[in-house]
Amino acid sequence: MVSSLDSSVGTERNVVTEIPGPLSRALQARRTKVVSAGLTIGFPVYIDRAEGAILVDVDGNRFLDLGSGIAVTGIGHAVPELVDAVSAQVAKFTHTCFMVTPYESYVEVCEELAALTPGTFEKTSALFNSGAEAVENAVKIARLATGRSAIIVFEHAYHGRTNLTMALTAKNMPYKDRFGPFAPEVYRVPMSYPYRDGLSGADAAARAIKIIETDVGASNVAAVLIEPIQGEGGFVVPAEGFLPALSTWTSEHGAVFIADEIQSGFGRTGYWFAVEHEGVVPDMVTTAKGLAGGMPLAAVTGRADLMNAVHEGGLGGTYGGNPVAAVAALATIKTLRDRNLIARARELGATMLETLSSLQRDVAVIGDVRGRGAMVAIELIEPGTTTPNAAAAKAIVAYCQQHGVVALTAGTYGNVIRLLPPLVITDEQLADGLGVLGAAVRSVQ
Ligand code: PLZ
Repeated sequence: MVSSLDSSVGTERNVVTEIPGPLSRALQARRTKVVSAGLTIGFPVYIDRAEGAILVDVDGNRFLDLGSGIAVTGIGHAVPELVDAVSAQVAKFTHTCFMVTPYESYVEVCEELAALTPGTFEKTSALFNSGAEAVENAVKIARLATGRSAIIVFEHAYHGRTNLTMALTAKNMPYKDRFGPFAPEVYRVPMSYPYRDGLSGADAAARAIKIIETDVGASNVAAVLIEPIQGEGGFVVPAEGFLPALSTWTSEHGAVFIADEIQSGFGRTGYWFAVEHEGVVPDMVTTAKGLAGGMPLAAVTGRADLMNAVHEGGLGGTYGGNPVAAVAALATIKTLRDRNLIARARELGATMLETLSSLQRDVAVIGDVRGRGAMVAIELIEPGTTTPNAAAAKAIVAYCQQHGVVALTAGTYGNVIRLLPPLVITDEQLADGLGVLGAAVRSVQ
């Protein structure tokens, strides 16, 4: 057993040096020489270990993690179930390549995905390494299965950084600028963004569908690809009815409805998948991030008739469904179940929404508070307007960092602060983190 980790990590944030501390600064200097300048520097404290909702840096500072490494460590850091499963698997074998000689854990992950994703029809899956790779494969499969090429995506969407997924992603800076040319046959339509468009779900769907029908042609559409709650785009929760209307239109026109649940899935929003809030049953679902608790694993799961339309050898990759990542996914799923963490996501969400809504009433800089389950955000605006206030978001996150709290920004306009706490965060830790966030917001008033 290797799960008896040094419990000195503790449960409270504690800043003991200036931030970043001297050892982090030294590492940052080394980094600058050898790591490409193309990678963002979100918060240059170098992490040494982590447990539950606490990150400890090389200088001994303890940070409360409200980002889960962008919605990945939903079950928390260094969870014994995952540590044990991964350690045991590493000792048995780390790789064979599933396409060369298979192993049981890959099959078991696909069995779980078939059972957990919405829909009672027969489903199969293919496993990959990253979210972008999963989305890219979902598009490949949808095109092959329908014999059509057009892919419909939405304003504010984020689907990855590879060439095809850059084309699917909306925002130019920093994701796309000067990286083109981009893949063709990708069409972008307006999203439902209740805070900014004021439309009902039905009206927003009608607006999108009208553009699809006039600009693309229904019979050319291979797939409608959508994040049920947009992640990088700013935790945009579409108005009720938007997703069901699009899903209905898509099936009526013989296209594939793909839910990109890479950020919103795996228990984060209080259901296994965010589409379940409105009873939508996608034809295909992409997962990654929270699926394997930090080990790189992604999946496309979908209707067997679509997934199995692909010729043998048409899907694959050296590492996809790696055995260490596969057992990590099985341990993650078991932990979510055993610790009742999906119900916990709803509790966390209720607390966050209530606390942040009451903060909103006190300050003029918060335009909107929104989210589902433990996927909650505040949108910052210039007081008295709806003009995005990215400077406020930046200042608030910087204040949080200085006070030992890791929070992330998001949004097309960079003016959203998103909260994605590990689902194992305690009530005390969450209250503490929200207290720091509240002080940060008041400090920019
Ligand atoms: N689809 C909905 O949220 C990844 C991006 C971080 P990968 N989001 C975090 C960054 O700046 O690169 C994401 C997502 C949705 C696809 C992806 C892509 O997943 O595992 O990062 O490739």
